[in-house]
Amino acid sequence: MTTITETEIKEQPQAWAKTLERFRSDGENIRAALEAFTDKRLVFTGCGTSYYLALSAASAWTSIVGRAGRAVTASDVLLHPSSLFSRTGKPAGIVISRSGETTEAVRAAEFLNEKKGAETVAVTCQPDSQLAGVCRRTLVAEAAEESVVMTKSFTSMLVLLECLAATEAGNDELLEELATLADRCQELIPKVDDRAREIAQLDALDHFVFLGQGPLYGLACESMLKMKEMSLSTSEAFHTLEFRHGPISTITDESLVVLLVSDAAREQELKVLQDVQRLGATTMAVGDDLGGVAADFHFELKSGVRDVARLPLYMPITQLLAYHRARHKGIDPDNPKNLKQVVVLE
Ligand code: F1P
Repeated sequence: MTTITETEIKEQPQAWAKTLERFRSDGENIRAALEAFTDKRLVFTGCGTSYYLALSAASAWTSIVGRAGRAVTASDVLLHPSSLFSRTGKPAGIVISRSGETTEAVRAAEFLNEKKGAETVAVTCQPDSQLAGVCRRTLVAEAAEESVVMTKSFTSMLVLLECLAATEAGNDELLEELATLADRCQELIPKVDDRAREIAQLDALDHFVFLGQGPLYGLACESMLKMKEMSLSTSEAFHTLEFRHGPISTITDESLVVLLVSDAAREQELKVLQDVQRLGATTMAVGDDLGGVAADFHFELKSGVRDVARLPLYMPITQLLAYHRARHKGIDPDNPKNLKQVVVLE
């Protein structure tokens, strides 16, 4: 039986291609959104999966544009603004929300508009949502979903935000690389699906750790959340080298440690994988050029693009791992426990 979630994971190539097409035809809106960011401190914000997207998008923006972007939770914008915003200067806000109806995200946009006099841009899959109504401008990812859990919406909004950063940087080469991702994903998913299922069916595993540095940290967090939301498994996420500073004490032979490997820091990242392997963990490496990497399982992305451009390609692998773990445990991934598609507060 195919579930909605599995279908939406496997629709990512089409969603990325449609999102790119829409981005290319949205020139005037994109230019106006970027103009609004000029000389502003750029804040990326959202909730849940959309906050983890903000983490990776802010990091990618900073490395692509060369101007600092920062990720904060929508709840902190509302509840602890003085700990986030300097008293001088105006921020600009990118408010991320698949539904555009999450109360904290909508109120954070209102707060930024009214209290901080900020320019706000909504990034959403719902152009007619409340958030789109509150924000000055709206950028849309063609990835509306039925499932409670976010999969193609997460990666499609990431593709959109990377295109925005590449446009701001005037980096046409990077835009071309981003345009190749949909085809890469089309080739990747059939290649990794069965192996992700095999690993997910290992009964000896009972503790899932996702590691990522820099822009990969947000992806590690989102992978952790997918494993929780879909399969109700014990899962955690850390900056790769931070794992040695304490959490490594939880490693047992029931642990699967998934490393999202970057080019920029691979040497140091792989040493952490060796450390946990010595402690009995099962290890899995995801990245480009993994030849010679000492891991129990390798997932080659064969992306053919630079580090920051390949970020969306890591996700189908960890999404499928979580999905197959849920199926193996007899849990319906379409209806996660205690969770609705939109969190609406009084
Ligand atoms: C944010 C979110 C999702 C989570 C669940 C509840 O939604 O936290 O990340 O999976 O669906 O809502 P949104 O603001 O991006 O629509």
